[in-house]
Amino acid sequence: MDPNASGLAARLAEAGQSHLLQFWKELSPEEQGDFALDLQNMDFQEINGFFRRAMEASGGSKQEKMDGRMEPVPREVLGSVTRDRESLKGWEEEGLRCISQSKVAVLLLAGGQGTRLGVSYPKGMYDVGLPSHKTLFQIQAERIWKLQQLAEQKHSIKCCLPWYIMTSGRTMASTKEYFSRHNYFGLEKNNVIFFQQGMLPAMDYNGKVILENKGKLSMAPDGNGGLYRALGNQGIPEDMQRRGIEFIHVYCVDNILVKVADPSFIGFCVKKGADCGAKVVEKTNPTEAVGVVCKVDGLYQVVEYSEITLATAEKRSADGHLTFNAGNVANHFFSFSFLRDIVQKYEPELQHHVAQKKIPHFVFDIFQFAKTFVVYEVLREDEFYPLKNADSQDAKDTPTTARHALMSLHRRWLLNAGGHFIDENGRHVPAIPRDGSADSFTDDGNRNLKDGTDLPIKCEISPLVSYGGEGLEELVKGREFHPTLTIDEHGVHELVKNGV
Ligand code: UD2
Repeated sequence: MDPNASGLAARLAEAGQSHLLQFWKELSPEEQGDFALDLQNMDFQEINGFFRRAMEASGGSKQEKMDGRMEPVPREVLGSVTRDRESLKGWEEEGLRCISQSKVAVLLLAGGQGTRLGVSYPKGMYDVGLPSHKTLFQIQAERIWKLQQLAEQKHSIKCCLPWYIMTSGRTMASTKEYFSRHNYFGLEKNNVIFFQQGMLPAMDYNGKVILENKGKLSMAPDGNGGLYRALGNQGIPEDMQRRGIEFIHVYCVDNILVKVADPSFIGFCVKKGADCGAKVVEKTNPTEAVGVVCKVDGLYQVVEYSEITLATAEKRSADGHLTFNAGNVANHFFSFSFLRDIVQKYEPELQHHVAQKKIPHFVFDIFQFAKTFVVYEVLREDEFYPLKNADSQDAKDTPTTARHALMSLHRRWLLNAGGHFIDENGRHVPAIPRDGSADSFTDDGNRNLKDGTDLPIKCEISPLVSYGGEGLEELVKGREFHPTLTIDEHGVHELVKNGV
């Protein structure tokens, strides 16, 4: 196999990627064969095009200009769980009705590599150390199961809430094996559909493709915006159509509090006639690593935390809130027809971004194509705590802080349902700790939970028992519990007599 004779060398030279053959002579004939095949299958002109457009879009002067073009989300497209309390019940009922009619699907982005968390397996398989040792995948699966059950009970009809899971070449086999080993956590195997996103070669900032070793390209998943290409390539819209899906909830695997297929969010979007919607929490610190939903040149968009200047991120309105405070929690709503149009018509028009590890476009880049776009604001402490980093002192978004966030939410559910916690001396633990520490927030919008000082009461409620805090009164009202408390499908358990 001679790269000159086969024309491969010429193709690479034309694309400015000749350096890929620099170690060719050191490879065995077998390695040469494999490498040549990889290179032949690569569309370098297309890849160079992605790179060019990404670099153009991320140019410094453009970013400055972007700041001037940004406007906050107007009130009329905004629904809020705190400001629109009177509408909440109606939205939730609408969402449950849609679920009961099997019109809703859930789409999970789980193709990331967990680089920051530092694990070699899919992030969804991570055990943050809850009393039950449930993983992110299991918590999400059980929430889907419970919601399906709630919808069936309310409408006396059998329904199905399919779960589409996007993995990457690196995570597909282990994800599938994990679900199969756990019997799909009680879900129907046919309703858990895996599909795989594409890979792109990693490039340096000069547009040169990087080698992983002498005869192998360094490949990475093509970003969470690779979703639309992957959906199209693998016939997912057709599968959704066959099943009669009309509404889709898209979310990221790393949020331990995620309300999968949240009926209130779905009901809100449906009642507003939206084709696209985004869930947000109030961003309170300018440098927090969340994108902000806003308008740019009159079109809705998420401006990523890496794409905004500090001056704009720090801007405040007269009431003291950040001007751009609609923090993206990576929970999106799409109508089926909108998603199908994106896959069929708009995907090629998308602009690519420069990210440190890849050059993708992002899942939310399609907001600009929506005809009716809405934004739904929820409470951070109820719905958003991402697992991003490995445990270490002062790190945030770690397994420890994620575990605390979930147990803190479950503790509040228990208190709301009329239960109480008592300490080792038999005294009621006050709902609001005297030092005000638990559930308070640090300046960067993170929960103020440091090991040792303000450990939350250990309380875990299985999603199989309660999806969002409902149905607990009969189990806990007027009762006193010693932590660690767990409530699961077998009953209420006090595991040890001393919570910490
Ligand atoms: C995401 C949002 C950001 C903010 C933050 C909140 C995007 C692009 N950015 O930032 O605005 O709301 O979350 O937590 O959504 N993934 C894939 N394939 C890939 C890469 C990622 O499926 O090639 C998945 C990954 O498994 C995860 C999600 O996308 O579920 C988020 O990925 P990330 O960690 O790259 O995004 P992050 O935290 O920078």
